[in-house]
Amino acid sequence: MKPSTRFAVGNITSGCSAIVCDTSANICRAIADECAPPAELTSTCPFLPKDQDTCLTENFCSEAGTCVQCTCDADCGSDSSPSLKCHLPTSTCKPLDYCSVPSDCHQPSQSCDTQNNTCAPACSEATATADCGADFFCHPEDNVCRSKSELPCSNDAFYPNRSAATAATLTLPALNQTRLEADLSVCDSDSDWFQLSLQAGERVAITMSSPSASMSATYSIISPDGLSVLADGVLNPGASRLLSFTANRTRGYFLRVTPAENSEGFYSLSIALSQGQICADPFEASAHNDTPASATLLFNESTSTAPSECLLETSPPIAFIRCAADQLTLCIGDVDYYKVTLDQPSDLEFTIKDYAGELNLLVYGPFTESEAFDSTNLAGGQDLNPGFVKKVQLITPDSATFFIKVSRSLGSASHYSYTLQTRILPDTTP
Ligand SMILES: [Ca+2]
Ligand SMILES: [Ca+2]
Ligand SMILES: [Ca+2]
Repeated sequence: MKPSTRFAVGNITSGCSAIVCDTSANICRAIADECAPPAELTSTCPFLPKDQDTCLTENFCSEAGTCVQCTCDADCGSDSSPSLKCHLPTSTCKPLDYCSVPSDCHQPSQSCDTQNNTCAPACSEATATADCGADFFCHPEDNVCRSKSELPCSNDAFYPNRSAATAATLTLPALNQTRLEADLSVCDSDSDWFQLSLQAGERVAITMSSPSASMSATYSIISPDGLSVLADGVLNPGASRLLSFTANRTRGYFLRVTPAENSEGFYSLSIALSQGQICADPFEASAHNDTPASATLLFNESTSTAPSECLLETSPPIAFIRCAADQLTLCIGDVDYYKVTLDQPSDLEFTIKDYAGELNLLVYGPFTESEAFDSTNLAGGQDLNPGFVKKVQLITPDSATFFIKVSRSLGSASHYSYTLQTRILPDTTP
């Protein structure tokens, strides 16, 4: 469609061609022959009379002889608060924030988002983060903020932090503060690894967000061995869950961000640090029993010893040890190892109960006194069946040492009670 005439200040006839002043563009235009302009105007804005002549419905013939929808805003509705304006380059009625070029908008505070044909607050590439926030970038041509999900995936400033060994340091906020780590990305199925140092009792709450609606990932706090997941959060288009973790020990931890299969893109992490509750574990006050080497000696048959916090009853051939739930605690990120040494063929029964959630009980052995611990030497365990009593029964034909491990990978801290019963088997030697 040809440009419209907003209103004519006078027709000039020169030879065979007639021209008219287009005051919206301050240029003279030839009168077109699309339709016959009104012989005389009674009003220029709104344009009256609106002769339809050969024009389509809702269009009228302008002074320039072209079919138009409007020549000024008043042609687009007579409401006191109009929702439409006349877009002069096309002489059509459009929403008030419609634009096709920056000059359609209130400059310099606004510019035109040409993808959406909408006026939007203007931004500058130099101050993009302040102008647009973490999930948007300043489009270099439109000078408006657009979602980073439009950009191809590219590595962030921490790259290549793809493993525990190359983990980047994650800066934590001060206590009771929140900090945003923006402009992060995972591309090509990489995971991002970060290292964070927490004081005992500090609680970190991390929320992952992405400008890409389809982005899906799991983010987890990993123990210093780089293996055990202590807490995790999920970013998912359907259901997201934040990560919350309270450190029970002052030490370094890992944060790993793992995108779901085929998922990649930009993301940011909002990190809040607060004072959590230290998990009281009096049984480990003097020494941690987090590894086989530091296992608590639960029972030594030859010396008839058990921890002072536990009850030991011996009535040969039976020995019974019970550690009450107010003594034993499995804190978040905690693993409790116990050691039992027998010097005669016996049957044994290990039981844990009185706990909340789900605990795992695994028994390793038998080992000889001098033998090194081997996690593949599994004697029995109950780590798969949900239930509130976990029991493992064994018979050992000779003197032996067993390691018992109580653990959990997820959930909150829990007390638990422990019983061990051993019975020396009757001597069947002829
Ligand atoms: Ca990355
Ligand atoms: Ca413990
Ligand atoms: Ca422990």
